[in-house]
Amino acid sequence: MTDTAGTPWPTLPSTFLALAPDAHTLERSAAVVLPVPYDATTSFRGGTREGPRAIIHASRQMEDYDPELDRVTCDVGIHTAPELEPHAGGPAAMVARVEQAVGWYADRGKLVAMLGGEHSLTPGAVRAMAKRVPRLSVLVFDAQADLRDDYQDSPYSHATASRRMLDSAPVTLVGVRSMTDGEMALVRQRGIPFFPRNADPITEVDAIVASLSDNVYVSVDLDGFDPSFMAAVGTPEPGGMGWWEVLRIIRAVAERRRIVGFDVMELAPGEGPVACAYAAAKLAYKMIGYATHQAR
Ligand SMILES: [Mn+2]
Repeated sequence: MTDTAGTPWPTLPSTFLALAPDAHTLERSAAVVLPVPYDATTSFRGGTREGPRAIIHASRQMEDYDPELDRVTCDVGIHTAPELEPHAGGPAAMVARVEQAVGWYADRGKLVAMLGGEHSLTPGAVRAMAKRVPRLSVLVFDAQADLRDDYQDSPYSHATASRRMLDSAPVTLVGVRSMTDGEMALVRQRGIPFFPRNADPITEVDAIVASLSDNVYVSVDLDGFDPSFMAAVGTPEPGGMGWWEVLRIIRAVAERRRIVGFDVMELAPGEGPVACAYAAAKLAYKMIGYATHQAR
C-alpha cells in the first residue's frame, strides 16, 4: 500500500477511513485508532486477532460525513496507530502492554479507540484510564456477564473481562443474556448496574446514564449485538441488541457525560459476512463522532 505523501497520483492508505497519514498525524489528531490483533484465550470460535485489520480494511469504504451529526467527523483528525505486537508472555503481560499503550496516547490528550482483539484486553485500557481520569466508570455492552474471577486457571480471560474492569472502576453492564447464577449473585451483592437484554429492546437510557459517573470508558463486545446482524463473533448469543438500540444509548452518554476512550472488541471476521467488519468500523466512527461532538 502506498502511504507515501507527495506522490502525484491518488493513493488509498491502509489507515482507518483511508485517511492520509501525512494529514492525520498523531500530533494533529484528536482521536487515535489503536489496533490490537490478539486472541489467546478465546474458547469457542477464534479469529479475533484478524479483527482490527478487517475493521480498518472495511472502514476504507465508509463515507466521512455523518448525516445524524451533520458533520464530517474525521475533521477532528483520526490517527491510525501501528498495531500492538502480541505479547508471547500470556494474557496478563498483554493486558499490561495495552495499559501502557492506551496510557501513552491518553497522556498526549488523545481519545483512544481500541480495535480488538479479544475482550480480555479491555481491563488494560480501563486500568490506564482509571489512573489518569477522576471518577471513571465503564459502560460495557456484552452478551455475557464475564464476571468470573478466573476462567481456565487464568484471571485474564475473555470470560473474566468485566470482573477485571471492576478491579479499577465501577462497571455498568448492558445487553447481557448469558451468565451463571454465581455471576448474578455478584451483580446483586455488589449492586452492579445491570441492564440485561430480554425479549424487548433496552430503552432505559436515562437509568443507564444515571448509573455512570462524569467520565466514561465505553467497551463494546460486538456479541452484545444480535447475531443475525453481527454474526462474526466468537460466542454468538441469540436475542441481542440492535444497531440504533446501542447507538442511542452511547449518544445519550456522550451528551451527558464525557467519553474518555472506547473500544470495539471481539470481531472474528472469518465467522460472518464482511458486513460485520463494516458495521464494526462504522460503530467506531460513530463513537468518535459522539465523543468529540460535545467538545466543539
Ligand atoms: Mn461477550
